[in-house]
Amino acid sequence: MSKDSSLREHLLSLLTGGNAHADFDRAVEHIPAKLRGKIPKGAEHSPWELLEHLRIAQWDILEFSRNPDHKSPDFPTGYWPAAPAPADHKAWDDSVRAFRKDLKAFCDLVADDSTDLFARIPHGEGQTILREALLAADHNAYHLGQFGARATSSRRVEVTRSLVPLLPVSFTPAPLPATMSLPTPSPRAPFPLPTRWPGFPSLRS
Ligand code: NI
Repeated sequence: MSKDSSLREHLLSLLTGGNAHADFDRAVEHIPAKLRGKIPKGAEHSPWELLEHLRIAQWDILEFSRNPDHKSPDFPTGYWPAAPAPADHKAWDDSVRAFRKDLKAFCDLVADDSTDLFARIPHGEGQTILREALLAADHNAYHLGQFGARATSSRRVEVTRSLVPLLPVSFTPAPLPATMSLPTPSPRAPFPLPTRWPGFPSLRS
């Protein structure tokens, strides 16, 4: 395999493989509709805000990479939705679909042999498709980490709740030995947010 195709494979794997892909699917499938617009305690953003931020940022990087006439949204407000909650189910589904469509388009661009990964983007300021693909993968992974963790924990709560009625009536947890004690729960720390948003347009130079 040539170095060029090997690099393309690594990029595709970063964009779609492993945790990033799984986290996105888990996040959008397992966050109950009633929680989509709710900002969890200790967090900065609702699932809808994260979903829309992921979609808008990825779309912006993709369009910048392939469209000389693309105009980026205002930073930073244009990269976030106006409200914490989606207007309706359709808005959520449309955003999910658009994110997946743009990700597919990004992968097609990277996989295309005629795309020079190292050439400067003609309408840019030194950026390359390689750099933009890495930026998109990095930004997606960062926010999917927030999103996926939330989806996983809300799913765990649901599963636990659904199992409770199945426990035998006589079930009682064994008492802890006197020498043991449960750890004191610590308040969940807020997600560490960067002092500068890690993408646009500052990192483009
Ligand atoms: Ni971001």
